[in-house]
Amino acid sequence: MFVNMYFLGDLTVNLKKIGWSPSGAEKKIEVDTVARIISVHRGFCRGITQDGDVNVYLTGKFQVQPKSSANKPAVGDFVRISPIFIDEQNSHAAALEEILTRKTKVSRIASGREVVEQVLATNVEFAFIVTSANQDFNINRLQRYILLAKEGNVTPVIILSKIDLVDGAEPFVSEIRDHIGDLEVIPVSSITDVGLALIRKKLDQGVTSVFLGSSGVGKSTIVNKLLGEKIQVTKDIREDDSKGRHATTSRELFFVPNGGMIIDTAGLREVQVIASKEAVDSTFKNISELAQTCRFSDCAHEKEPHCAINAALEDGTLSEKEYGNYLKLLKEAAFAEKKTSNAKSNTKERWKTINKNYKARRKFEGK
Ligand SMILES: Nc1nc2c(ncn2[C@@H]2O[C@H](COP(=O)(O)OP(=O)(O)O)[C@@H](O)[C@H]2O)c(=O)[nH]1
Ligand SMILES: [Mg+2]
Ligand SMILES: [Zn+2]
Repeated sequence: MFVNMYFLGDLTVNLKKIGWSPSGAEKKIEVDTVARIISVHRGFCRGITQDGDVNVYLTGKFQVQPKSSANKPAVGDFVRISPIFIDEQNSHAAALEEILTRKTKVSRIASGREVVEQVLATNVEFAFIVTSANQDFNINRLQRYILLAKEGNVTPVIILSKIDLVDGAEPFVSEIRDHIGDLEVIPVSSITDVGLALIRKKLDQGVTSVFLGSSGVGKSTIVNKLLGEKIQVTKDIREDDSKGRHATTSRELFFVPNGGMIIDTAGLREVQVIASKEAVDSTFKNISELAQTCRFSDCAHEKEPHCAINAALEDGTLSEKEYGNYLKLLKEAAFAEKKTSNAKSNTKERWKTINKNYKARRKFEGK
């Protein structure tokens, strides 16, 4: 059964509660045809309307298999649905008519050889990027998640989890500040409840946030805490598959009592980004600050005289590892941008330069 649903019993869901605030042409859409997608399953989705939950079926036109999931409904989507009918499971049901324009989205490049966009969540205000204050802590992985958020116009907030396991959150917070820059960081422990109130404060009614981060960092535990005792999500987001076994569903939207909505996601093994150079630069504080002091404003940090990046690499103030991560991310981002519909006209030139820089650096590193 669908764990998300039972609390809706006596709760009249109105559209504002699910985050629907139409503007422009959207105002003409009949409100009783609007639903929000809360989970995606094979062949159908679960949705919520102002009257309650509904199975949303994907008919023929949505079954053509586009490579990218960008044209398929994703958790968080507002959609237009057909009139309600009763399906074979005796549930309220409707057919999907249209996915309404996404205000924001978080997507990555799906793992695999081809460059395929995978939409993780849409129409969210905040991305809570969870990293635990232990071995999992990894600046480069954080930078990748931040990029996913920024590229989709979502505000990233770092949740430093499990701080009960360390003496203080300070060293982690300052490492984030030093390498990434000024971002909101909320130290949290689900054991002592430190920080949970700060997260809750961001979840006003109508506001949606998505939890991102590796598996095991404590996302679902925080989600459970925010939902309160009455609504317990299983630790692994699960659903019963057709054979009655447990199969994991990787993303699901929940309602916070007296608050907004949160989308829990399963950990991603790979976080391949789609991002612009500007976005990549903005997540590498050291490098973007140094680059501003290069003699030439278009310095490619190769053989130009008075290159601050090269000087910093030489005197060790910038580590080869960090610069390597930066170039790798730039290359990856530009490649993805070129291959997906996000491509902008100047990408080709940018890609050329980046590829050249990357090769030069690899040569430099003797790889
Ligand atoms: N010490 C400590 N352990 C935690 C905390 N939050 C979660 N855990 C544990 O970390 C493990 C993974 O938690 P889970 O919420 O399933 O992680 P998820 O994969 O990110 O959803 C579980 O064993 C939790 O009990 C915390 O704040 N402190
Ligand atoms: Mg989880
Ligand atoms: Zn330079």
